[in-house]
Amino acid sequence: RENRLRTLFAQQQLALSGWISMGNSLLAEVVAHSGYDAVTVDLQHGPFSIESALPMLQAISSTAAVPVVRCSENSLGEINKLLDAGAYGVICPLINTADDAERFVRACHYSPRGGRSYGPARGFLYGGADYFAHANQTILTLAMIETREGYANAEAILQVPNLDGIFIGPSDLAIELGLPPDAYGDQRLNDAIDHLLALARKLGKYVGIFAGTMDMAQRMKAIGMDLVVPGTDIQQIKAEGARRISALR
Ligand code: 3PY
Ligand code: MG
Repeated sequence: RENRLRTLFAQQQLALSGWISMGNSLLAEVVAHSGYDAVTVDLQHGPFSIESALPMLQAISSTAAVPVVRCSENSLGEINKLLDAGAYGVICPLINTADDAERFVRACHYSPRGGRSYGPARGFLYGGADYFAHANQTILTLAMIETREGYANAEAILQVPNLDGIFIGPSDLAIELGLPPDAYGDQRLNDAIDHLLALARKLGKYVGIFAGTMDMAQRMKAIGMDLVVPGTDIQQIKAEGARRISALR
């Protein structure tokens, strides 16, 4: 089956992804039913492993939302298992160099593009009987830029063949700029984000970003990001709970 994120990106329409960091399949199902274009299962900061990611991917794929994962690290073994489990997009944290990005892209693609090993147990169930024929063109690869090194090497990273784009991690990037992780409005962070967006546009690649506040999410939409994540499951539950409590106090 097609990857709807690619369709939205090609049409220059904003795509929104939910973000699951609590390892629960019902939660993933609920979030996937709320109207997002994609739902991302976060194995980097979510306190769970691949066995828990599988039922979350199953739950997401009961809806039209594209199942995406953030892998815990740039690991062929983990990325292959997640793709075999039916992930249609991979966001890889802490990409610092073009070499890192090449290794990531190779883990996501079958030969001759890459070195993904064959065994798409659930890939077939989600993608269809023609999964193998289309997997390389369908699976979306986004390299996270969130360190000073990655930022400095962003142009080379963006030029890695078959990498679809970048995903900006504003909290880690803020820390690397000497700012607090929630310094979302800071000019230096905004300048860095603008620079990355301009580079990606110049090189014809996609850009996504995490946005922990609605103000940040609105700004990221306004500057033309392809993909915005408007907060994690935990952030949304806390914020909405606080909003309801203060309205009733
Ligand atoms: C960051 O902001 O560093 C992230 O990784 C967001 O997901
Ligand atoms: Mg990060």
